Amino acid sequence: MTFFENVNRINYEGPSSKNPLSFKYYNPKEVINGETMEEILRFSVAYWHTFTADGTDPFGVGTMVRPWNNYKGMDLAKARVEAAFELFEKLNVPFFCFHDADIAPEGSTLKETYANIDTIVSMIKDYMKTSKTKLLWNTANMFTNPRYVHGAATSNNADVFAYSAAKVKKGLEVGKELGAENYVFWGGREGYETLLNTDMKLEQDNLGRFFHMAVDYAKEIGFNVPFLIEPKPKEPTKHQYDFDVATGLAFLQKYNLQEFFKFNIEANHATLAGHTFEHELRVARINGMLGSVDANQGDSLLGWDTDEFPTDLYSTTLAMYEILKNGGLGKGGLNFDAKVRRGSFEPEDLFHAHIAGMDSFAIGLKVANKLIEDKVLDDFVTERYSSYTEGIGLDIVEGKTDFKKLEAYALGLTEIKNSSGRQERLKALVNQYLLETLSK
Ligand code: XUL
Ligand code: CO
Repeated sequence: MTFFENVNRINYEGPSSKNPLSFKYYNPKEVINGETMEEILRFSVAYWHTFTADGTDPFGVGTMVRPWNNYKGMDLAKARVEAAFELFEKLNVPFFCFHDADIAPEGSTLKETYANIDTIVSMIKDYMKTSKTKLLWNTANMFTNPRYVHGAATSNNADVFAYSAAKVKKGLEVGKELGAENYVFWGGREGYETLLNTDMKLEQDNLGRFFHMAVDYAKEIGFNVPFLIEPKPKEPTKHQYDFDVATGLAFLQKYNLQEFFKFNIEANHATLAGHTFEHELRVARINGMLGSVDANQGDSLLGWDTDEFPTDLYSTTLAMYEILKNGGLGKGGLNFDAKVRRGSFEPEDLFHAHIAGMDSFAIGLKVANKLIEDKVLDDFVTERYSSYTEGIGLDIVEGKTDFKKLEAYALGLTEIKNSSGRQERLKALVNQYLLETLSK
């Protein structure tokens, strides 16, 4: 069955194309620094936003017109798989991601839920035999069902902890079965609403125990992939324990989990935490912890997780700058954890949205690559810190000095001279590179 009959395979047609259903900048086979765009960008479709969600918001019911809407239950789940592989093929996208609950409905018992998952997983596996689209990561939804009202691994209720362990155990088995390249943990309800009823230490210790059990089980079944923590400061909890990369890193270090985990960084989560997207990428990168990216954007006028498709070229450029400086994403990818707006309810909008996101990151990649090639920022930064390459600065970084020696040096200073940080000049340079790339 065909679900998107009005859409053909999306091809690269170049910036002058007037065909809305074509890539203007994303040319999968174009080589940038020895690798193709497809290999560097590793785009992924998020199953939940594209096939499962229906546009429901707190004020109204779903608006999305989807050709699979007339199916119910397991038939609906199966229709979604068919639609998914049709979209993957037409978009020519190399990866997808899902939560267990996105692909199959929960049964009335855990056993029934497993059976539903097994049926859909074997269907997905069949499709994957002939499709080039692979699984970037899967994860367990431990936030929708009312049982997670007080959290999952951080719930006050040990039965919920056990149930969550069973879900993740199954998730790891599914990941292995489908050849997932990573496994994700987003702790949507792993946090608290009020300290008045919360034993924060026990909750965090339990989360540490939970992750260790996950690491052990993955080892036991030979599912040796990076585990990714996806930080988010809030929503749905008031305070989520994986607030941002720095907080997540401290947690991983405290519980001796650092070697098994990296971060899945989402742009809109970064801005909710009061950071820029590139800040979170930088913190992960300089600590060797950049695993994967949930590529989306928020709205600076709205204070919540709007999960928009990324179209801000300034942001995609600075994100790609960090990713290239990281030497790429390794096993990670750029997963569009993004949803079409409630008003963009036609099936075709799913294609327009992904094309916009893919083109925006392709532009970001080109601009960032040129900025790095021409050492535009590198040269400036090197010069800015040059005081640490000689004299007292070199002594500081080489550990050859102490407070007494520094005091003696400071007492001998007659004048301290700083130089300008040239922010505005640098921003203008980035603009110049952006416009140059776009005009080619
Ligand atoms: C929620 C979010 C999740 C994770 C996976 O804000 O980003 O969809 O990506 O659970
Ligand atoms: Co996400």
